[in-house]
Amino acid sequence: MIELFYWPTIQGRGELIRLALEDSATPYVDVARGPGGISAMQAAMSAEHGKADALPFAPPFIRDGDVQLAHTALVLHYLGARIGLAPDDERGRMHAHQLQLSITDFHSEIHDTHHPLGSSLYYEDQKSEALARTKVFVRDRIPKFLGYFEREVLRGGEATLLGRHSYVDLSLFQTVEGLRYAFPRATAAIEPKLPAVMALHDRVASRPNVAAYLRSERRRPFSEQGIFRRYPELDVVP
Ligand SMILES: N[C@@H](CCC(=O)N[C@@H](CS)C(=O)NCC(=O)O)C(=O)O
Repeated sequence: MIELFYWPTIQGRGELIRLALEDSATPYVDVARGPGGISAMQAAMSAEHGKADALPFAPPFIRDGDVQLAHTALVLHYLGARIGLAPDDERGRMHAHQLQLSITDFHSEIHDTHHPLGSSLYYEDQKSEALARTKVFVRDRIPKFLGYFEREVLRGGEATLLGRHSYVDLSLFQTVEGLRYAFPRATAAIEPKLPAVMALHDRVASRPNVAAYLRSERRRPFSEQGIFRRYPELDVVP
């Protein structure tokens, strides 16, 4: 049984792992959502689990028996082949990992639109910097990242990034969902230029396990605590 450790009330980066576990119907426990779960997560971050494993710097992280791993992309790299969401060959798995690391970079930049000075400060203390950063992000970075993924989906074919369904497709789906929530105007403006990404998004949304998960209570709503936040003043037009 996989144990997932992540902040219980938000989607955040943990959602990329949840989507992979849900889509593949892998049994898992969302530890911090259980009784005493946050304490259990904090304890897990400061107690040695196995000699071979580093302590996690931050959630999300997983435990699989005596293996403990942090960093979303690395967790997905580890889980992917084991749960049928990555190619069997090493080259294919590296391909998936490379794409996932670009998702990591994209999500970091999305986070930094509302926290450009630092995540230890409140949004209210960095609003003018957030607006300046978001304008550049919306104008330059959304088109650059999504344009890159559009080309990669076209190369992958069949509304996939790798020529087969993978955990990276699930993460790209979540990215589109989050952008629609956080930046509805900019996202609506760019969607017509991204038919392959949108076809991938719709294909993922229609997968039975994903659709069931999205309807379930396990899927927490987007909110102004996660990576994708809707602040009307940041919903700028490119
Ligand atoms: N590179 C890590 C980033 C992990 C991360 O930033 N986690 C956030 C929540 S989404 C956190 O709790 N950070 C605490 C901190 O950075 O002090 C990943 O992709 O998983």
